Amino acid sequence: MSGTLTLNTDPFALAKELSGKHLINGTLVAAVSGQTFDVVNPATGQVVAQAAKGDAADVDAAVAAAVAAQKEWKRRPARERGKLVAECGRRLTEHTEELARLVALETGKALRTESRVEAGVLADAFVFYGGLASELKGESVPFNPDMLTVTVREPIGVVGAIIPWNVPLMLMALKIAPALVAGNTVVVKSAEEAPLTVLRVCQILNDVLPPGCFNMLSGFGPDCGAPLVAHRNVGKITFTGSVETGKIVYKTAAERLIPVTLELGGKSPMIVMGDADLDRAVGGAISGMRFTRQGQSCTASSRIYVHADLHDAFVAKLTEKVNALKMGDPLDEATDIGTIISRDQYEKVKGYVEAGIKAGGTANACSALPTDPALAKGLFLQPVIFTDIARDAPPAREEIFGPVCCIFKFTDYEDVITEANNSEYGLAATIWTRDLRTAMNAAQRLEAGFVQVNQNLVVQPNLSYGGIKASGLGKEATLEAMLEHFTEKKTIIINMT
Ligand code: TXE
Repeated sequence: MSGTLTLNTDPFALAKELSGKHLINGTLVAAVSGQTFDVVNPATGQVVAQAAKGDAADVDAAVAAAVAAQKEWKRRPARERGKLVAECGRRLTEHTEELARLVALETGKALRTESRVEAGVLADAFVFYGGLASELKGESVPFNPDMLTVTVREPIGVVGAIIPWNVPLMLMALKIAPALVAGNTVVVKSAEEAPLTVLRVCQILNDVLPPGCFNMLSGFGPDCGAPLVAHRNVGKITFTGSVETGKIVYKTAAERLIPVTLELGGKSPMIVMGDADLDRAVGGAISGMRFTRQGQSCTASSRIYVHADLHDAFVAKLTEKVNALKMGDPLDEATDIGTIISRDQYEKVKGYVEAGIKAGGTANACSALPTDPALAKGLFLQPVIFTDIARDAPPAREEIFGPVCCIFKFTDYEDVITEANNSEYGLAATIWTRDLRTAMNAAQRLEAGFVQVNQNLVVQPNLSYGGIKASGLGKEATLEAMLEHFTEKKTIIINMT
């Protein structure tokens, strides 16, 4: 074990240890106001820690630290920055189990099926971006033989990164690692529901990076997120969250004409053609819907169109498979499905189920709720598979962010493509078929940031990730995202006459 931090795989003890702090300029500090808020274990309803409640004063302190640190950080050779960021990845790998357990505790995502996977992607993204430092290159332009013309890539300055609670580790990594390698410094604002693991990651990075390169604030959106977006010394905002908040962020950023990347919601279609492999398609619906994450995923395949030839068999098999998933304590290795994140989300999801039933849909609730009395106050919700539901019913059109999918029967290919595209969102889409022509045709016509054939989402730092239409602006992951979203391109012309 390298670094000064001791591994702590007891998430309850670690949560207490991290209580009530931001990380600013390399130091754990309380909020300027001294205020805190509760961090709740969604599996039991118990308060497991306090988080520092940040506001504009904390934003000022964190941005000031980032501005000061950037002066030195941007002057380091890019490969040196890359080496340090890759070293962060190595340290994060050592802490994978600890981070997985902590994120399972505060978000309710099952350790085995979700949280470990996420903690692995986090470390991987730092290693990946660390290795791309020498790609921060410009071009030479054949503009005039007497003028040497080149472009260079320069860092923007201070990046404000605002992240949600559903996959906080993966999303912070895809924002922070490329920003740092490109020579920016960062202030990250965690989601109010999941501040602890993000803080722990910052502590780990802090063991490697110079103080101030990386600062972390917890707090509520309007109190802490809004002043970060509005801060005059923040040069770029990268945000993942709801469409509504994304619009607010975009408007505020527009006031100062600073660039933003927005990764927003989705209502992703899955099309199962009559010639699809039934078992694979059902497996794809389970992982695509993210039932194991209680459907709390922006890419969730929540609109499933199944050809009439397969429809009944598909519904029966999907119901059987979801029923076999074990819901329970997120930290238990036997658990497949954890909890909903918060009481608000829980009520929101239930509201959609009620609206779907009211609109005439048949709601089939699967997978038994846990019977352990210790979990009686947990936010467990049975996954719901809707059939015979109108295409315009609220659960069929709006992002639910919960374990609810709608299955529609179709016969006509043209009709199903039109219907799949009939959404304000455009994040992800999948098609399941054995016919190559159908696959190619659909891949070109489906309106989404990424389309997959006979498989569902794989998030990797080398695969471009992001949506079109209301699902967002700009893409994350890949070298291209680092260059386009975390650097400014400068043209230099040297007259040699
Ligand atoms: O999102 P918010 P919430 C969707 C999903 C979910 C809904 C609400 O449908 O049901 O959004 O979730 C910060 N200025 N997604 O309330 O409000 C906030 O503190 C600056 C999809 O969690 O968008 C948090 O850190 N920041 C999504 C982050 O924004 C503000 C993931 C997200 O919160 C702010 C999460 C403000 N005025 C929810 N107000 C996805 N794309 O995966 C809030 N925030």
